[in-house]
Amino acid sequence: MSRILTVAAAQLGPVARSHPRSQVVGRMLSMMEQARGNGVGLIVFPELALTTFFPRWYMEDQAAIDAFFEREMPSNETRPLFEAAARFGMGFYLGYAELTPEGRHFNTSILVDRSGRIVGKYRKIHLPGHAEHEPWRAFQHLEKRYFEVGNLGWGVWRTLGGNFGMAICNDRRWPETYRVMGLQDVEMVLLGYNTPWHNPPAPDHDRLSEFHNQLSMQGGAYANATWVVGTAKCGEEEGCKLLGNSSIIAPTGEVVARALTEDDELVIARCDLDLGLSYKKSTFNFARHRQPDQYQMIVERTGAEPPAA
Ligand code: CDT
Repeated sequence: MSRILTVAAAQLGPVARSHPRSQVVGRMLSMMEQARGNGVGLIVFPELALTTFFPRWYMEDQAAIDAFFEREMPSNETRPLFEAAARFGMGFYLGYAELTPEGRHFNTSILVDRSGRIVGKYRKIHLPGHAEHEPWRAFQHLEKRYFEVGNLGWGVWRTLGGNFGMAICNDRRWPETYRVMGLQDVEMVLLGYNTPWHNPPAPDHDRLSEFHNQLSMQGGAYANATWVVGTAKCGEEEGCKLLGNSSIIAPTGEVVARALTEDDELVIARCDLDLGLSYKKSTFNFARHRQPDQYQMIVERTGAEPPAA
């Protein structure tokens, strides 16, 4: 049986605050149509794909905040995506803001199979930014205010003919993200992102935004012998410039395909899910070479502590 899966990173250009979900879903559906013509079996949408990236604003009115969240999935507005998945035989990854029946808020992604069924859910663990209003910033990054830390860990699901894992945006900068999935024999990590070019607490990093995006995804792919599909929401959104460069990265660490625009764009690659095998049997044969007894500090310590004087 073929282990080739044709995958699309469905990069989205900006979504304005005034754009209703129906409009964004319409853009996503036309990308699914276009992807179908290219034989795509899995399409990956960005983080918080259905709305503008609202953590850039400080808000106190809980109803105004909750308006950016989904209370059900699928909903009336998002059901057409699930119907298209079933009609086209195309799985998808979708990032959205989740409001649970218990009133909990998460930055979430789901994995939907070719029949239009949700087979996996992930809730973002590494929440960047801050929890209080910081007016000195050109824009806010209030993920720590609006979301709880995800409570599902990093799962890996056997679907679409392979082993698939999910992460969300800032997670991609942390090697632990990929390793937890690598230890579940992940073959493809799907992730969406909204990354402002400008980082207010460290503007000296701005010129390296693209480089750090590639570095973290390529490093994660190589060290875990997995495909990584990173999909941006990008362009100038409500006055804030967001990074593009959506990429499909092979288990070799090489970029196979990358976006050229900062707008709606499909990035497509034929991915051999067996490509990581030779790495998993040699350099990164975990069972043979890892030494977890020597890694205890990784789970026991959170912040760095300098050695004793
Ligand atoms: N959405 C998100 O997680 N964005 C963060 C911005 C952090 S600034 C370095 C990211 O890691 O891309």
